[in-house]
Amino acid sequence: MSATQPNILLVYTGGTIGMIKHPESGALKAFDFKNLLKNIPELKLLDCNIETISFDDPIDSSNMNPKYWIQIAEIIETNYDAFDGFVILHGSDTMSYSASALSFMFENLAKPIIFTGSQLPIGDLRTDAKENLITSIQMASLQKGGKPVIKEVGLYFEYKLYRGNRTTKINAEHFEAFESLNYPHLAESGVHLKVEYDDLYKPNLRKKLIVHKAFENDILLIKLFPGISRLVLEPLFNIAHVKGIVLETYGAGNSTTEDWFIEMLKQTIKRGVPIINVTQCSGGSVLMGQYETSTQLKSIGVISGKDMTTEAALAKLMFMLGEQVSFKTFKTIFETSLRGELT
Ligand code: ASN
Repeated sequence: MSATQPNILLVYTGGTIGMIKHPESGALKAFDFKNLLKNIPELKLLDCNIETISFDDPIDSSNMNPKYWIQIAEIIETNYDAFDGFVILHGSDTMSYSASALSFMFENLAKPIIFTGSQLPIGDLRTDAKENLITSIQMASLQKGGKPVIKEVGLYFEYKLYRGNRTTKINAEHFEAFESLNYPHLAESGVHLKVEYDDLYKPNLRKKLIVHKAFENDILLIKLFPGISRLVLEPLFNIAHVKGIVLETYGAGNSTTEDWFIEMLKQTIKRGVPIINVTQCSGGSVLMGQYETSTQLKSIGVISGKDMTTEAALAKLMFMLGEQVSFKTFKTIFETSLRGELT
């Protein structure tokens, strides 16, 4: 390793980027890391030292779960002092969930953790993998005065670096697969890398890194739709194991005002189960009380997800329940920005 160049750890978890086609069915399946590296000789030309670690069995990110989040976090934690930045190769399908989860896991993060992947495998002629991977490494290598420029969990895809917990996968076909509608992008790759310094997360650098590893996954995500059935919903809300619920409501956080629905939420909250209100819209914020169709939600103690994405709200709920935050303080903490996930 050269002493002056930044040291970057590349972690391969799976995803399309390293997949190959099954010869008979044609379905894409995760393949090994060596194959991936073989396809990018350009990595040797970068101004940084790269080391790599791969999951033993790389996965399609549709199989992602908190156990893998902890595996990724532990790889970073073990190597935190030896490296200046981390690039996580991950399938795009659940990348926003993982980037959100990792952002909550790493308190006082002072180095970049950049998630990236691709829509086409690295071996494909028209692949988007090379640019995504190479620029992610460059973003993770950016330094000022010998210190990393990016000190948060980012997601790099198709020429843009976003704050990870602000992103959503919006397209299964276009190379531009992600969007961050409620927060500006952090950097853009053109002829030069253009960093939006004012928008970067500024952690308190005097505080020590804490890695949180407990998640509660006995939670529910429920998307409202016109005609949603009482018969179906009530048993779900009454499952004894359910520890928290994310409700995807309409517009600025509105829902049906039918008595049974409000009563069901009220009783659930009374049992000590937090209910989070996030909007089904891709952009904008929940503002309970703006319409009559959300005033009751506010008065019974539904928690506002504000302008958080569903992915970030889910990860935050799993994280805060895992941390055993008391019901009394749950609402206040949930409605406060912990890692720049809400405005
Ligand atoms: N199914 C793939 C995954 O999420 C999709 C991709 O990476 N583009 O692992």
